[in-house]
Amino acid sequence: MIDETKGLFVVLEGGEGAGKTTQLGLLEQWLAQSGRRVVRTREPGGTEVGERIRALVLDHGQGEVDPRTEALLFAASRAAHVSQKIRPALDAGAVVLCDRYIDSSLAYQGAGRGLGVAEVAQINAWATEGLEPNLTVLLDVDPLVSARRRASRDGGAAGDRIESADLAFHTTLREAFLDRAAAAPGRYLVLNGEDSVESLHRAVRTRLESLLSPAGSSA
Ligand code: T5A
Repeated sequence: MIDETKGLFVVLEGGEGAGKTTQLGLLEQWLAQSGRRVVRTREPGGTEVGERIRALVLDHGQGEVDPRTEALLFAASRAAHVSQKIRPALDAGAVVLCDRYIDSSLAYQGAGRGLGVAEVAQINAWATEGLEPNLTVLLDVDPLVSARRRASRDGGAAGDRIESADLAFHTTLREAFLDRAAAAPGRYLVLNGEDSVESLHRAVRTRLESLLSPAGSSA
């Protein structure tokens, strides 16, 4: 099913603090140890222009960024990412591991910021010339749990008090991610992000092994 000469595009998605970075690190290590060519990358970012956009959109000081501007900036970062990094790596036969991709824009800008999932999907299909992941791993976590994880990782600065508006926003995001996965179950692996780090890694590995095995690919 997977053509080795065209690589494998794997995306990790989920809310903030869902455990994407943790799982990507373990996957990268495992794939490299098993002799695979691996390219690990992230969104927004991944290229020089993408990292500049990341700094602009995620650290914009006190001012609010208008939602359409934000959606276009994420899509612009993604266009550069796909054409300069992801497609060339896939063409060279690498496994590309990416922290967030189009589904993040559909959830955050489409659903969360109210721009509409279909509209945001359209600009992203154009930006990426239709490149879809072979597999998206969705780490599904209760927004309360992810808020607590973020607070404890950031030194407890936000304390245990989580604002209800924030919780409602993250619940909307969670539902949007789950809707995407339900619409194309064959291309998603939905996991309970509250399971242990080790058991999540095992589950992702098992799925990747089947995609990378001779029966599942030309490798
Ligand atoms: N964005 C992004 C958009 O709005 N639109 C877009 O199109 C795109 C691409 C990106 C921001 O940009 C937005 C979404 C985001 O707001 P980011 O810096 O990439 O921001 O941040 P996140 O993706 O949210 O990354 P985080 O680092 O916050 O979360 P991760 O990577 O999901 O989680 P991780 O691995 O760092 O883990 C968080 C904590 O939980 C622990 C870890 O040890 C860590 O302390 N943990 C677990 N604890 C218990 N059980 C487990 N299974 C655990 N796994 C990890």
